[in-house]
Parts: sequence; C-alpha cells; structure tokens
Amino acid sequence: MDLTVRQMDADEFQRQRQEVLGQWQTGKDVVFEEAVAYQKSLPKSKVFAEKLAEGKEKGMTFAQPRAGVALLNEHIELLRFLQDEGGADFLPSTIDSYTRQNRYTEAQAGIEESVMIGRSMLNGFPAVNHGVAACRQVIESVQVPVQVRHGTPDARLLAEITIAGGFTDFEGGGISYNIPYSKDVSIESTIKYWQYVDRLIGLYEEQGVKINREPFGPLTGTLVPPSISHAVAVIEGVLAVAQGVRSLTLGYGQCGNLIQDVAALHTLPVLAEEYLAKLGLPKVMITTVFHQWMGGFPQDEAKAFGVISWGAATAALGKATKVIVKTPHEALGIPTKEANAAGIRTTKQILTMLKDQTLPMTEELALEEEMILAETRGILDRVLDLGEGDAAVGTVRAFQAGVIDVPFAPSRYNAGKILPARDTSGAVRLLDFGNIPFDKRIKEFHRERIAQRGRDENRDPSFQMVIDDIYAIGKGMLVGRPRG
Ligand code: 8ZB
Repeated sequence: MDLTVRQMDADEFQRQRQEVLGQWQTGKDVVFEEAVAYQKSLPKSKVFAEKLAEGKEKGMTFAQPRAGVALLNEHIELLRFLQDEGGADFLPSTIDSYTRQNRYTEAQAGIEESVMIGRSMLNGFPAVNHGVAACRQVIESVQVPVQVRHGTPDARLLAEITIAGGFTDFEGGGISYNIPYSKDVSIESTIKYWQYVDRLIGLYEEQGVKINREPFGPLTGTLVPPSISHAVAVIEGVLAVAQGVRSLTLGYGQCGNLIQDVAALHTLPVLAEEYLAKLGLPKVMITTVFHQWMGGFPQDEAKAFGVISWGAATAALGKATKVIVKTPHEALGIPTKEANAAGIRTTKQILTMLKDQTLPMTEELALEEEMILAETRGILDRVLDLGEGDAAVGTVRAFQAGVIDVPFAPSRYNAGKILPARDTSGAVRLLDFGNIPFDKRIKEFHRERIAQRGRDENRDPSFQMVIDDIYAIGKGMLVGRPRG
C-alpha cells in the first residue's frame, strides 16, 4: 500500500483538489486565497481555536449542542435560538445524512421538498448544496464559533466548502467517521480522504488561519472502553498533526462511572502529547471534549434531564474543555429548538455550580488512570510496531489483526471480537479481550472486576451481562442487574 503517515505530496493534493471541487457545482466558489482572507476577517470571538485556548487557560467547560435543518433561514433561526435562549458557548451545523454519503442530488431534492412542505425534510444542514456564500451567512448571523458536525467517510468537498464558508472547526477522522458509520469502506481509503482534509487545514494554518480539528471520540457509544477510544483519538491526532493541523480537540464519550470517566478525561491529552512527541511531531494545542451519554435514552423527559445532568457533572469534575449536550427529546429523534435549548440550560446550570470543584486524586482515581494509560500504550505501541513506525500503515494492520477492535461496529474492516461489560460499579471492562494486546496484569484486573460483579449478582460472568448492560439505561439503571 502507498499509505503513509507522512505529509501529502503537494501535486497529489492539487490533483485531488480539481476532482473534489468538481463533485458538485458549489465547488467552483471555493477560491483558496479569497477564503484565507475571509477567515482572517473573522473576529477572534468567532474562531474556535481562540475561544478553546482561552477556556483551557481558565479551566472552563463550554457547552455545545448538535443542530441542523434543511433550509438556510430556518437553520440560522435555530442557531440563534440556541445561542440566545440556550446560552450555547459554541454552535454546530449538524450535516444531513445524504450529504454525509456524498449524495448531493438527493440532498437537493430534500431542500426542494422542505421548501414545498414548509418544514425540514432533512436531518441536518446540507452545507455542500447551500454552498460557500450561504455558509458565510450562517457564520455572520451568530456571535460564537461554529463547527461542522457530521459522520462523513469522504468529507473532502464538505471541508472545502465549509472552511471557505467561515467554519472554524471540523469534526471527524479517518477511523472515527468510518468504523461506527460504514460497513464496506476500507480504513485505508478513509485515512486518505481525511489526510486530504487535514492537509487542507494545514494549508490554511500556513497562511495564519486557525482551524480546529475534533476526532469523533465516542465511536459506537457507552460501552467502548476508554483505552480503545483513546487509542483511536491519539492516532487521528497524530495523522492530523502530520498533515499540518495545529489545534486538536480530542473526544471521549461518557461511559457512566464517574471515576473512570474523569480518569479518561485526565489521561487523553497526556497520551496525545506523549505520542506526538514520541513520533517527532510538533507540540500543538490540545483540548478535550466530553460527550454526554451516547446510548439509549429514557423517553420520560424528566428522566432524560437526569441523564443529561450526570454527563454535565462528569464533564465539569473532569475539567473537559467542552461538553456536547443531549436533549430531553433524545429518545424520540431530532429535538425541537426549545428542547435543544433546555438541554443546554440544564447543562450550563451544573457546569456553573461545579466550576470550582474538582475530583480529589484518590487511590481509586489514580489506579483507573494508571490502567487507562497502560492499556492505551499497549495498543498504540503495537500499532506502531505493526506499521514499522508508520501510524497510518499500523492502523490498517491493527484493525486487520484486531489489535484495535471497536465493540458493536458495523464495519467489516473491524474484527468485532471483543466484548465489553460493566463491572459492579458501572466501569466498562472487557469480558472477552479478542486480540487487544493487554498484558497479563491488565487482563487480570479486568477479570477480577467482572468476577466481583458476578459474585454480587450471583451469576457467572457471561454474554448475558453485556445484553443486560445495553438495555440497562432504558430501565433507569447503569449496570444491567438481573431482576430480583
Ligand atoms: C452520532 C450523533 C448522534 C446524535 C443527534 C442525535 C444524537 C443528529 C441532529 C441531531 C439535533 C440534528 N442529532 N442530527 N441533533 N439536530 N439535525 O446526534 O439526536 O443525539
């Protein structure tokens, strides 16, 4: 394979660029020098990397919703509402599913249908079809930085248009927007698509424009052990920085046990800095984002606010730079703007109340951090061995070998051999290690923790625990205990 972690060849980038900008008619409105000038004209208050740096310095946790509808004016109205009524510190533009699949003709039909029917017939904002000028209208209509949030294996054109359109942050990555989202797309191809996105941002950086990159941390949700999502986040960070990205927000999705989640938030930037240095890459600005509960939600709105609040508390105590907020409509689908704003207000209430509190470093927290560090290093060192030092090559081989293995992923490029289960305090452990390269001590730790749960529940650890854990939160619990 000609895959490599090294910076993309300039001719290859330009060759692809012609092709990418020709994929939909709005591509012709992207003019790099003009886009650089536009980005430079934005006030600092609208630049993601600037506001994140300020928050990190002050130890703040910012709140950001997800949101996107089909039509430009309605989308702007929605974002303004979340800013003014919800108090959102950062805004998103969640992209619709057709655009995520590069199906722009169908996105266009969705726009036209939405105009006719008078409500959004798409599950997000089709930024490619709307084009550069419309994106700039979005940016100019609000006062805070705006990020592109999506789930796109090949986001090259989306990145070109939205960054020229004044967005200052782009979510996703070659692993995190492939493995949880696709069945048949190879990791090699998505790493290459995302190297284009990262190189594009590198070119903006070289012109003095700061664009933040945020790998999608949670992968498949609430039963992904921290070391697996951390390994993916660090690799995507390494791949991005190698292409010239200089501002990274690394993500982690709530598992539900406070100590494990705080330990995960503490260790994520430590690991990223360690491996960037180890690979001879420059030091960059690293912040963290915590995702409130990415699993099933209770339908009862009062209960949903409880789930939201627990995520907010964890983000605050773990000192995440940013938290992605859920809404009381999560169990139903896309929220109304009122429900969305309510989720932000609930979250901000807790963030404000907890801003001066931290979780003390107890023996338990230290042990949890030590385990996450050792587990993640075990995976990452094997990835680098497999790639003979090249993180991109190593990633492809690691997925083949099951050295990185994401539970419950639809991708046929993922081994799918591991089984996670909660221990008796709700922390996520592995019941079946598959081919994850954990050493003896780590495996013993996981086994012992799950065995303790078995004793507490009077049953042998088995696949039934995994099933029970998946359905637990719908029954108002974290750990899936048998009835009784
Ligand atoms: C992987 C992310 C899933 C989450 C939310 C879902 C879920 C998706 C929209 C949205 C508001 C949208 N989500 N699309 N929230 N507006 N257009 O992303 O509800 O929580």
